[in-house]
Amino acid sequence: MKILKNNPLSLLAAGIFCAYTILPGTVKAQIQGVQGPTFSLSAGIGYIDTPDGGSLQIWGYSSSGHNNNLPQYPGPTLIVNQGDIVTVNLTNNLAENVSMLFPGQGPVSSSCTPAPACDGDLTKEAVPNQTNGANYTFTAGQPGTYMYYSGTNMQVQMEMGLFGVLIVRPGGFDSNAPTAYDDALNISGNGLTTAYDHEYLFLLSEMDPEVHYRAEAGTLAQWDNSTYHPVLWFINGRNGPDTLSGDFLPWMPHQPYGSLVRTHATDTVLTRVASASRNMHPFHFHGNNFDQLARDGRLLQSAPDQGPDLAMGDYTLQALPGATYEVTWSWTGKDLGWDILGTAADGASDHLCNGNTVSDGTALDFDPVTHEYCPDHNKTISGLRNALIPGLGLKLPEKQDLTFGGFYSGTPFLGGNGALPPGEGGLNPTSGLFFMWHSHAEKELINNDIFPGGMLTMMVVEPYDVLIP
Ligand SMILES: [Cu+2]
Repeated sequence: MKILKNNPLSLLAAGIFCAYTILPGTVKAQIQGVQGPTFSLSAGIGYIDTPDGGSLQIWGYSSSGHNNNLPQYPGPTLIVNQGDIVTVNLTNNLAENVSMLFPGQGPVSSSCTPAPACDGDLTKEAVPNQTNGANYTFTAGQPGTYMYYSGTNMQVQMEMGLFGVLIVRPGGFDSNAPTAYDDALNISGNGLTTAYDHEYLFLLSEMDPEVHYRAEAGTLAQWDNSTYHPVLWFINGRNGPDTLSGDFLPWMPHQPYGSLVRTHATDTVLTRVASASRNMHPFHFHGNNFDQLARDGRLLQSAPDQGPDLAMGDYTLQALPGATYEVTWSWTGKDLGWDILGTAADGASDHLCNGNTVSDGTALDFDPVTHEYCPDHNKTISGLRNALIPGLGLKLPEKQDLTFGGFYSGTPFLGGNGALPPGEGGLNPTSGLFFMWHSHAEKELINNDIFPGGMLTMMVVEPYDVLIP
């Protein structure tokens, strides 16, 4: 079992095999998680922090050797390969029976001890204080994003935090050229692909603090489920702005996963979205529309003559309870009408947009090094300032109107040189372009009535020479 990020073996392997080809911008973000196919999980008590100053008891799964063995909200992200025979051994440190369901996988064979106390209604259960009280085995089916959660007293146990995500990677998965699905099997040769550069997970959930107060006070038996009233909304177990902080931080020991998303212009971002909520969340991916490739671990995209192509682009993802989605998103700066990458100031002579063509003789769309959109080359905001954009009749804003503070460098983006507004003393060449990604249900952008917070995070389009992660 290993933590994927910063794994010394994979870093070594990357160094051996890719020493000649890795450019700074080609490092790929991968989801944090535990690599299978065998998992040793426990269910136990933890406490989460909320940005409104609160602390709430949770019941979470923990994984041996991951996140300091602590119960976490949400549970550990389990990562397996298609065809793996997956085994999960569950220990119970809680005061009531717990279990696990794996929707989308099957058949799942399970065993438990001691019977009949461990014979649950939906699946085998681990009784309190029973090491390896329940065991589950299944063959990982089709690639995709799935959830797992408790199948015991679910209206309480899922609210308390006994859920997580299972990711099934396609056969032949190559972390240096990753795809979400098996493109060679499904859509090869038709111009369609599920390839991506950076991968992120958004597991959405919500909380009614009363349930958690009652769990701590031992009065859950008196809770009326019909009074459920959530006031906290989470991405990967954190409320905004804690979503923007890094992974595995000591001040949030039971909430190890952040959700700050980072990319470069022209890179492809795969976001896996799953909802452990009771409510639908209309989720916005600002900056561009996304392409929804798959739903519930089933590819929607289809090549001609291989069934209807149900993939679609949209701006709002309707994230339904219990559903999972894979969407890709990219940002290029194309068609803005000016060079937002600010590369023109570096001198045109070494610029690959100049005079280079692709194989069919047409001009380059994007500079392969700077990722600038070539038709906008040399259209600096400085040059266009105070001018009317032909045909649009728009007047570009003054530099001083575009931003505050010292990060401004002559374009509002990515580090070109230019005159600073009055009073500014320096350049920050590593500034990025920020887009908010958030639930558009405005009541979900709060932490217990305090705005802003809740189900929000940021997408950062970084300069191309900034490493991700
Ligand atoms: Cu929005």
